[in-house]
Amino acid sequence: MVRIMAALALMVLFAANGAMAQDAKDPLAEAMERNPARFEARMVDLVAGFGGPSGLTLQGIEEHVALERAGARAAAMRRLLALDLDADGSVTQDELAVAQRAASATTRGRMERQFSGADADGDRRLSPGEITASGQAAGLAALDDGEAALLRAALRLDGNGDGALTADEVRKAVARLDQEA
Ligand SMILES: [Ca+2]
Ligand SMILES: [Ca+2]
Repeated sequence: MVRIMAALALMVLFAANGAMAQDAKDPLAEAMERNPARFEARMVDLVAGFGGPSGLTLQGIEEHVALERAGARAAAMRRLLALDLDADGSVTQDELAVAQRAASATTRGRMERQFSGADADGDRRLSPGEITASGQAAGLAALDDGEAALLRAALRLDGNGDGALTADEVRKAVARLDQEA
């Protein structure tokens, strides 16, 4: 009886482990299975855009991540710095008001939202540090750490193991997925 109970307990334990392994699914496999066509298109574009002669390397992926983030960061900071009328690096409530008077009603609302979103300490003045931090946040929002990790993980699809991912290897990996399903 004791032995049967122990075996049962062990079975329950294994079942629980199995369920946990299912929950903690590999993000790469998940992204591929969720939308294989979109995954393939995105990776093939990335290989074409950032790959070298032998394909997309980790360096190419890092460059893509950095460029995406820099673009979003610069755009967010530019919007705020366009309000810095006296060019002292900070944006005051008065400067915001002048810019808002010249703007359309819709833009006025958006300016207020961007200003208060960046004003971390709520003193109604954007310091250079707050403007930079707001840019950083916009960069991370454009391509977050999870997505960056996913792109790096895609290097596992490098079939011939030469450290560079080709469009062909991406297509083959996605096709394998179809066969397994
Ligand atoms: Ca200023
Ligand atoms: Ca502030």
